[in-house]
Amino acid sequence: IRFKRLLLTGAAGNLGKVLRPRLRAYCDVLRVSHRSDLGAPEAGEEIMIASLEDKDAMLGLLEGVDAVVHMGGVSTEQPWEPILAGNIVGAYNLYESARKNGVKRIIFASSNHVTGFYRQDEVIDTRVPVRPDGFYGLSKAFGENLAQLYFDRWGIETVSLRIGSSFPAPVDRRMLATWMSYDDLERLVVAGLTAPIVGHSVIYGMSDNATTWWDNTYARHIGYRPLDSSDVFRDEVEARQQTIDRNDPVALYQGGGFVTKGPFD
Ligand code: 15L
Repeated sequence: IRFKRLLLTGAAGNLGKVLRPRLRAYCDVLRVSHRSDLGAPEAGEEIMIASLEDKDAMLGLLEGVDAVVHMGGVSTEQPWEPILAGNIVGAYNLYESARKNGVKRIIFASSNHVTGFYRQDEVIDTRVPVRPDGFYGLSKAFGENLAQLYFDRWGIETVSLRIGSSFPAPVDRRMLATWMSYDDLERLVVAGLTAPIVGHSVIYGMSDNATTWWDNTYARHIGYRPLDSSDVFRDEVEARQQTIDRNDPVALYQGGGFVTKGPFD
């Protein structure tokens, strides 16, 4: 499948930067957006600066696009106000703009922090109750619920990606379980965009790691096959982090360091 026009939000963010050059292969025009400067457009791109909390700008941003890869918003635990603006108001503006413009498919960058308060000795699937590990995780749970509502009411399909840790390499023991390579990230996004019927589907974004806390059984229809694994980094990571403190919540819970972030005032 090749799209006429794909929209990538958060194009200057951590994963937006990774996806920007990769998504160009799947569409005639890649519309890239961020709230601030994005530099000059590359071949096959058009640039639109839009803030997620700006309703009018968002309406224009989604005009004429076939599908959206929504990487925009706050991506870490932060004070409530930026989370409210970027992830709650921003997600609402995105879905309202999709509805008004007739956009039918969204890939939503959710997060493993939606379920960050499950323990590292539990394996969970995508149907267990959410257990956010902070306001960031809570805002992503809101985004997933919003996606469900917009499918049930208006037939807008979403794949919510509960992304683990997508970095060049795993940097600690937790990431041996949560890591997803950039190539697997691309495979996951493309699978979400091209699967024929998704309704609202939830899938954990991870590579084919030996250690895992997440079971994607109920997302098999998406057809995502990870080809990388954190295992090639295991010796190096374990040598670097030789012990874990079993009483430290950071080692106990799936959300790792996020479970102790904040409060901020
Ligand atoms: C996230 O949701 C963050 O966006 C990312 O920066 C990582 O910290 C990741 O989770 C993680 O859990 O490692």
